[in-house]
Amino acid sequence: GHRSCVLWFTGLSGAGKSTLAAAVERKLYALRIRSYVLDGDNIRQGLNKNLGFAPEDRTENIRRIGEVSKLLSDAGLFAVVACISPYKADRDSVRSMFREGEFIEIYVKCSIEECERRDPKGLYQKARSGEIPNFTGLAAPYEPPVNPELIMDTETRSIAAMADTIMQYLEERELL
Ligand code: GGZ
Repeated sequence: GHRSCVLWFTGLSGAGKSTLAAAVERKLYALRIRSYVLDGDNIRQGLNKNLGFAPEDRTENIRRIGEVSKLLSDAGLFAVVACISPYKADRDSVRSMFREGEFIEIYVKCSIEECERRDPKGLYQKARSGEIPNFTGLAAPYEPPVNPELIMDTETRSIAAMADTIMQYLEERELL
């Protein structure tokens, strides 16, 4: 058996949160560990349909995703969260819902310049042209984690190598 926990990926749009979360999900699956990915992008089409990107909406988005993560982990699943979660206070209040060691904050680190260069969905371009207001990193803040459990620098490392590091971290803490 394993202890269920939350893997909370935070970082800018385009940093690689969803890609890395999916890679970790596949590795957990290979070990027969059930997980569920909560992605800002898809949760906002359902559960959080009524929320936008004003600061108070982002706070509520994170609060709800935190509550769902708690339900999932109580049910014995790994919750794998990939949302920008730009505010430190919001991430910290989710952390406080979990036991020590069961909330694993993973800073998916990538410079704004590189995110904008990647621009996989053309959102930075739209933000620059004024089509998307309050875009994180441009017109809205991102507060980097101060003491995250892990920092994954997606500018210098491969997704496969970072997924291995995360699995090794879980293994060392007897979470697998
Ligand atoms: C940031 C935005 C915005 C604004 C739309 N700012 O790269 P994506 O497209 O797929 O992921 C982003 C997603 C962010 O949703 P989150 O729930 O992760 O955000 S937060 O944690 O801040 O509540 C991006 C898209 O939605 N998107 N407008 N203004 N990202």
